[in-house]
Formats: sequence, C-alpha cells, structure tokens
Amino acid sequence: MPDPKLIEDVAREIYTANHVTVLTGAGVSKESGVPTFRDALDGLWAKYDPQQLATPQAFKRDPKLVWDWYEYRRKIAREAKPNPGHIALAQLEQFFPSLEVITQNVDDLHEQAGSSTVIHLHGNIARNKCFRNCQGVSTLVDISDAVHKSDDEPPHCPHCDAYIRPDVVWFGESLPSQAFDRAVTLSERCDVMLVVGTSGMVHPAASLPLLAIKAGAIVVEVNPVDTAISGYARYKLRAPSGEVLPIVLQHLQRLSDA
Ligand code: BV8
Ligand code: ZN
Repeated sequence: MPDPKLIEDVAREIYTANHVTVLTGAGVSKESGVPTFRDALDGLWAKYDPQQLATPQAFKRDPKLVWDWYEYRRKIAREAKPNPGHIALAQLEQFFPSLEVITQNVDDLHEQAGSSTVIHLHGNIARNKCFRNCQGVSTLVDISDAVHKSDDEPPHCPHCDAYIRPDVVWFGESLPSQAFDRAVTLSERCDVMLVVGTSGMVHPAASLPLLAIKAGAIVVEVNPVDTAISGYARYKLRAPSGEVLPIVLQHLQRLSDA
C-alpha cells in the first residue's frame, strides 16, 4: 500500500481542485472478477490475441468464434458486481456533483456502483447491433428480436438478415464521436485527472491524460504497476484501485469535516 503521506497529498490535490475527471480501464473491474483485456484471454482463449478477435475482420473471418468470445465475456460481466474501487469513484460525486467518469470498459459496473454520468468510449458489451447498421448508426437489436438460425453462427438482424454483433468499438473502428468529444472537453477542462486501471496502450483513449496535462491539469495514476501513462503522472498510487481508492475517499471526508 502506498505511503500514507502520498495518499494524503493526492486527497489534498483532489479536494482543492475545481474540476476532477476520471479515466478508467479494465483494471478497475479486475477485482470484480472481470478479466483485464490482456488477461481476458485465459484458458480457452489463451491462444488468441485480442487484437485478432476484437476486429471486424475477425468477425467476418470467423463470426462464431468472435460471437462465442463475447458470450463468454458477457456472462462474466453479467455476474460481476462493483468493487470498492467503483464505489469510491461514485462517492467522489459527494465532493464533485458534476463528476463524469470516462471509461474504456464495456461493462456497466460504474453505473451499478452509482456513478451518475459514465462516458463509454468503447461501447457496451451487453448491447447488440446489426453488423450492417441497416437502420442507421447504430442499429441496436434486442437479442429477443434477433433471428436464431443455428448454434453455429451468431443470430441474425430481424430487419436485413445480416449477423448481429456486440455494440463495442473494435480495433480499426472509430470511437462514438459524441462520447470522444465529451471526453476531450472534460480532459481539457479538468485540474486533476484520475487515471485508474489502464495500461495506456490503446488510442485515442490513451491520449486523454496528455490532453489534460497540456491544458494544465495534473494526472494521478492508480495502478499496481508502471504503464505508458506513468511517465507523466504527478502522483502514482501503486496499489489495486479497490484497496487504495476507498482510503483516498476517507481522507477527502476528513478534509471536508475539518
Ligand atoms: C481507431 C472494446 C482509427 C472491444 C477495445 C499504433 C499506434 C497508435 C494507435 C494505433 C496503432 N495501430 C493501430 C492503432 C489504433 C488502435 C490502437 O490503439 N492499437 C493499439 C493496441 C496499438 N486503436 C483503434 O483501433 C481504435 N480505433 O484508432 O480508429 C480510425 C480513425 C478514423 C476512422 C476509422 C478508424 C479503437 C480502439 C478500441 C478497441 N476496443 N475494447 C472489447 O472490449 O472487446 S480496447 C480494449 O483494450 C479495452 O476496451 C481497453 O480500452 C483497451 C486497453 O485495455 P485496458 O483497459 O488498458 O486494459 P489492459 O488489460 O490493457 O490493462 C489493464 C491495466 O489495469 C493494467 O495496466 C494493469 O496493471 C491494471 N490493473 C490490473 N489490476 C488492477 C489494475 N489497476 C488497478 N487496480 C487493479 N486491481
Ligand atoms: Zn440489419
């Protein structure tokens, strides 16, 4: 666990900020039992590279393999519960009522923990859409309306018969522009950006902390290990988010009661 003085300094920086923004990655859901993107490939999936599965080309090449990978991950996400890290981030709203959480995650654990505004840069694994977006971007399809023809392929769109796919952003696909634009605005406006549980490897999400710094903010990284972001983080809390974020919140509460 980081030095208590360091945690106190981080709490003070947050407490005295006007605008705080949060950017999270798969690490914040790890203690909820949701594998991070790099270890989402355990066991059965160990032989695949996520960038070989999370792409439109992979889906075209082997729709059943990709569909089954998402069914496997959706089941894990459905059974997962928010952990103390998600809950602490939601409690930040006591101090910053307009706080918005920018996440790369495709689960809904921030919402379940009580965060009021969550910006999903990479979509939502529980939702499905027509692979052709035949009714416009995005043609969401409720799984109960999908046409199940065979267990050897994904279900089909009820409008155009194309396969349906998870409503997530694959490699090589653009991020939802409204979500990314909002994330840029928040990054450029904040005084403190809390970056929690991301390796900082995937763009353009990974560029947001740098945008914040260019606009004069400081970055606080919460991650057990060094990442591509660590180099420009003012503070590094080297611990699991589920353990250290509740302690940061306790310090904030003490500062607020003083
Ligand atoms: C785009 C949804 C272009 C799907 C995901 C070369 C250089 C720069 C960029 C590129 C490049 N070549 C290609 C690109 C672009 C590419 C990219 O960035 N590639 C990288 C890999 C090099 N990006 C894209 O393709 C993006 N689109 O660029 O479009 C374009 C432009 C115009 C027009 C058309 C197209 C789309 C990227 C989105 C991909 N989709 N997810 C799905 O989930 O199946 S990305 C996926 O990986 C996750 O969503 C996440 O965002 C990302 C990275 O994962 P992390 O969240 O960081 O998780 P990771 O496992 O990496 O790390 C976990 C961290 O947690 C670790 O640091 C660990 O230490 C820490 N941790 C562990 N336990 C804990 C913890 N932390 C705290 N507490 C703990 N307990
Ligand atoms: Zn369709």
